Amino acid sequence: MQNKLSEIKQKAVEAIQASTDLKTLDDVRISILGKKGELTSVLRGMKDLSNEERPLVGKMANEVRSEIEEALEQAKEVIARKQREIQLKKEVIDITLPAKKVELGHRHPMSIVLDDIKDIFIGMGYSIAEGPEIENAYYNFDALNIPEEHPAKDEQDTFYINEDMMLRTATSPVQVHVMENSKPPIRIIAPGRVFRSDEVDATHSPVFHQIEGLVIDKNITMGDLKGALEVFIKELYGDSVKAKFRPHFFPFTEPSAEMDISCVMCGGEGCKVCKGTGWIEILGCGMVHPRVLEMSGIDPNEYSGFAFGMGLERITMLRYGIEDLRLFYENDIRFLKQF
Ligand code: 2NL
Repeated sequence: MQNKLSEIKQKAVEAIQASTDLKTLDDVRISILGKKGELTSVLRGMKDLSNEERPLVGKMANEVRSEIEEALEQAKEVIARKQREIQLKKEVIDITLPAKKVELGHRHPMSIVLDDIKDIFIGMGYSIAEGPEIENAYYNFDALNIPEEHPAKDEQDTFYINEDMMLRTATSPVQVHVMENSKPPIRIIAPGRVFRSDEVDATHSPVFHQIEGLVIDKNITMGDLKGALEVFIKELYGDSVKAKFRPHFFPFTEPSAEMDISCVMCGGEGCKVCKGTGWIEILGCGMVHPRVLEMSGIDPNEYSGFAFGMGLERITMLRYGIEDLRLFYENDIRFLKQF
């Protein structure tokens, strides 16, 4: 019996030391200490021993068991430590490797120019106004004194949603809402997306962007209009830019004008951009028509005002020398990166 116990111990220790993973180690434990394990069956046979032999063998069996248990415990720790080392080696990070390059996005050139324009007008005391992209005929046309037979009302030029509703063709309706809902003094610009049924080419798109402005107060004159727009254009394109006004016609302003600036590409010498004239048309403007004021509830005998409108695509093209407006809508990162 004693020999049998030494043999079991010997075998167990060898098997434990040979185990390289926790599963094998546990199988070893079960084969010796489990219900049907070798040591367990030896202990079961103890009842057949004589009274003298039993305590000796019992003592030895207990010693063997605790030695095996200790060996198991130690082996478990060794295996766990080894596995941790392997895991750590696998997870090692080489901090000397070059990092992945993070590609930053770029601001859209129109977004840059719009922010510049907003800043200029905010600096002159204007607020930013916004409004819906869908309007009815009253806000888009009638309140602006656009007559029934005006070609802009034609389905050929305007995206109608039904008989009365349409995608706004300008941001003027935003200003009509402001006139209806507030009392002068009014000083706002209304930037936004506008829609006209145009074919796409280098200078046209059915969806484009406009910035309109409106100032209404007592005693506002054409001199105020000229002053504000000249300051605006010099802040946007630089002090050396000259401005001139040509008479024009809009149904919503009287008198009306278009403002030209000295060519920002050639400085007025004459080039492709200004078609050799040295001047570029930049915006339309005028004194708000008394009927327009009256329709929106502002007394034209007490107040007067000026208004203007410009295309953001065109202003941005001139600022950066971009020749085709389709580039604005393609969002090619190679284009956007340049601004
Ligand atoms: C252009 C010309 C213009 C206006 C827009 C306006 C708005 C109200 C009343 C009177 Cl609520 N006028 N807007 C006035 C003159 C010209 O735009 O060529 N835009 C691209």
